[in-house]
Amino acid sequence: MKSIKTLLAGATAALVMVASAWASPQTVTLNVSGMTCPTCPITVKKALEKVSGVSKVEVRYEKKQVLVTFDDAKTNTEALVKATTNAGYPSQPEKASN
Ligand SMILES: [Cu+2]
Repeated sequence: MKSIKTLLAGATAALVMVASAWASPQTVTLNVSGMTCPTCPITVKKALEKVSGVSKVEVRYEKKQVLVTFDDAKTNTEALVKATTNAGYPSQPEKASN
């Protein structure tokens, strides 16, 4: 019985570690080709900042890209793409380099 208890404690610890790994902040680069004038990024930025879990939005207008830092336990890339799309700026996540 003691070994089962030890096993359970180990499994719980592993789960906690996995859960905290899931909640780590992620940064995704979105390609927003529709940003054609300097005021576009403002709209895109506002739309992304409204998404719960987003902590940072950095617009690179000259590259037509937006870097979004978010808590992946609260939101995901799909939701971010949806947010910009709903604001009138469809976006595509850049392929992760890692
Ligand atoms: Cu514009």
